[in-house]
Amino acid sequence: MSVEQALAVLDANWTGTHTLPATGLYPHQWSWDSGFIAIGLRHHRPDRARRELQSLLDAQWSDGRIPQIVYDVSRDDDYAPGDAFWRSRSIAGAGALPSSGLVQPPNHALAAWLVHQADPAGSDRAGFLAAMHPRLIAWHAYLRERRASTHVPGLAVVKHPWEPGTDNSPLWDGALARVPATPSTTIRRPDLAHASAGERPGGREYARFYWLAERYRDLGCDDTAPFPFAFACPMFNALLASSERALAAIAEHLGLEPGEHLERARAIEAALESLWHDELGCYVALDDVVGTLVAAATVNGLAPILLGGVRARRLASTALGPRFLGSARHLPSYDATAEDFDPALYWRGPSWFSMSWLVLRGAEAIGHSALASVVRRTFARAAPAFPEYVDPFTGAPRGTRSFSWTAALAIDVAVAGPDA
Ligand code: 2M8
Repeated sequence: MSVEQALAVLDANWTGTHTLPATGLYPHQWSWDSGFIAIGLRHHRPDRARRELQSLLDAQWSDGRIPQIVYDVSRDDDYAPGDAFWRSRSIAGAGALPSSGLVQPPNHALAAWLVHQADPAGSDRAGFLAAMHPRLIAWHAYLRERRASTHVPGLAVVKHPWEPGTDNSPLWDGALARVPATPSTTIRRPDLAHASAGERPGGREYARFYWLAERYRDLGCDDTAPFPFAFACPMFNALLASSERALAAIAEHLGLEPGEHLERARAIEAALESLWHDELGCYVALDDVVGTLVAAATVNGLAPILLGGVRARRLASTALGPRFLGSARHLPSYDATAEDFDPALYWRGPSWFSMSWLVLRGAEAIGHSALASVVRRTFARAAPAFPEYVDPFTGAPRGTRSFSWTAALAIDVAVAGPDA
């Protein structure tokens, strides 16, 4: 993997204020993409890493939410749903920039702390952490207060399959079956010009995605109203816990009290235990509308290894076992032994660099060199295409190419030591 090639991808996708996930398929700013991108940018472009996160937080809503997408209205025809769908300017409390009303996984405080650590002097000179801190506090408060799980206190819920970022994961299948496939919006699929239909969610899923998004938009994105889709996702909550730990480090750096953040991180970690599935050897998702667990092994359920907690060694064995790396060369997003596993279809089988990065970080945190070395091999194969995802068996590129978080995280793995 050549760092120069990866930097060239990030330079080409840079707009002047943020980095596009990919210039064709994803022509706007995406929330957790910016987090991962900043983590890679910090090593060679620390100014830009800070700018990446600041520009995202400029779109924060008054209730603290950081939106899933910040739209470039000049490219509204190139991706759907766009600004014309959300019309966020007409929603009370929406941020100053046109955006989606949904959210994405909270990797931002973790990213901010890692960005700071790569260039502490530059960060302090720019007042980076001092500016980020209150906004990150408000973001976590939004998730804690407005997105609290009904069934497991301490966990936050997602209200749309776009929110955990793993859109068509089998975790949501059962709940989506309860959602009407009758949106009133005419669905456009500009994404299919950039990735083949067999590698993107299908029409039936899109109809339900739209129906749910319309419902949320028409409620004014108000979280006090009952909503027909709500999940506690183990990956989303593991990132929240990890980001609470990062907020503790940020608070300490700013001379503030870190204790409440550490306490919150511990509370989320303890609450995650309700999602543990011993037979599968991983965490699963909780359908918070009906109060039941979805017994499917996905990379979302391995992600809490990131926290290096009591289950981390068991998660490492599962990751190396038959459902994942025991049968595939690159970490699959879904149980490779499942009947409906598909090595090409988006979040239903392919291997994603973001998830491999989370698992690698966990493997390194617990000193599991066997798992770490297998996952590191995936990053060595990222160049020169820097694909969005790969076939977990062959490593063949899938989805769009020159994908920013692939390039950014490949840099991070190439440059950063285990504790960076
Ligand atoms: C994918 O999600 C978008 C909707 O947000 C899409 O399917 O069009 C997911 O992979 C998500 O995790 C990612 O943030 C986004 C942009 O890369 O693309």
